[in-house]
Amino acid sequence: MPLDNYNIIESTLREGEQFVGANFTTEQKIRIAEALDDFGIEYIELTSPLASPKSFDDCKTIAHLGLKCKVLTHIRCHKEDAKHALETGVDGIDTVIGTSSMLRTFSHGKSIDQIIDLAYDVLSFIREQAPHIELRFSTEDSMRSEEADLYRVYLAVDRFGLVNRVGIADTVGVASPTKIYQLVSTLRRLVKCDIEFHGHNDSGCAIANAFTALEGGATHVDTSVLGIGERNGITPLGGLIARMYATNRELTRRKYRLEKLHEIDTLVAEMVGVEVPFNNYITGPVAFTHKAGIHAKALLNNPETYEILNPQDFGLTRYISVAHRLTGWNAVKNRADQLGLNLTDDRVKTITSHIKALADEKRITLEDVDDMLRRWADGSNPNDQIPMTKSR
Ligand code: HCA
Ligand code: CU
Repeated sequence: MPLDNYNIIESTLREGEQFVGANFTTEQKIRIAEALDDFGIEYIELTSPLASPKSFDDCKTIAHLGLKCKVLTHIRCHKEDAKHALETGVDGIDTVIGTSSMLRTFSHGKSIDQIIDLAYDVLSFIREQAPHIELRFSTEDSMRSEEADLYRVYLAVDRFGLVNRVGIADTVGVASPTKIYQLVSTLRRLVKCDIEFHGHNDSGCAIANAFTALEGGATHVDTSVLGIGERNGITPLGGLIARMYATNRELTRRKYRLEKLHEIDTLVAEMVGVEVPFNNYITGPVAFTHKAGIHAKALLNNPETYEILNPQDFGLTRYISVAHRLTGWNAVKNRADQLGLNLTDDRVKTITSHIKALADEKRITLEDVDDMLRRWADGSNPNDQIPMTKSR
């Protein structure tokens, strides 16, 4: 069952390097590779050694770091590329060639038959040179390729018996989850080898598509930290982790050191010059912030009422916002307790009404609420006066 036994191919150092803000130094690549390895990722994928002399050297360096995860590199389905990839000492090679009429016409100009012949040449060459290397063949722009062409190519490649897996790539982020499920589940019945999915996020389906690929029988899915990649990127690692945790909490906790995720997202965000998005999965600044009084009440009784992800599992803490008009007295009481203030429920209810009234007037802060609570607790504000606050 793939959902019980899936692999993440972390492509921050390949697809992620295609993000416009990414320009990793060797040291940065090593830090990312080590952080992902620590996290427990099964594979990392590195930029083609043909991209530049430095890319070749870095590939070699990372392949020899002695990481627990497997190190892959990514090449065009070309013998020359394969020769260079083999020289780097990686554990596996991901090959790719476009199969959509768009790419066949405007990129490499090959027919489906020629693609199949080329795949045989390149894959058998790699296998001869490195019998134990992990080998993948993928069709770029799979989701705009003719389905019949795709199946022909995948079946042929599977029958060569040379690859560990075939890859589906939603290169332009056009696919929907149902479409991915249909394709992967059909392919699952047709081929013996493993199946990988790589999906872009142009129309916002990258996580859902990776997930339905797994439901359909894919064994490997590609991610990058924060989803960075070409254009607006691919399935984000943290988003996929959130999805898998929501599906099987225990397995996800066993597989990965979840408390490392925040550090990884922050590290990569800093390196590529972006902020972690405010609403990012798990690590965004508001991911565990609760606001409405009705939520706060239930949450204080049992966090699972409004949380499918336990922040503690990710080394994070939840936050209940109290300084606004939607607040509730349970949340305010909880804040008073945090401040060590002794207030009766009736007093807290009155203070809550004041907070609401004040918040209707102006934007208030936690300090304003804390001030109010303290004044009421030490009796210095016995006449129900609303303290003066600075608006922001
Ligand atoms: C690329 C395209 C690719 C490849 C995916 C894959 C895509 O080389 O930039 O090898 O599975 O999205 O099609 O990233
Ligand atoms: Cu891609």
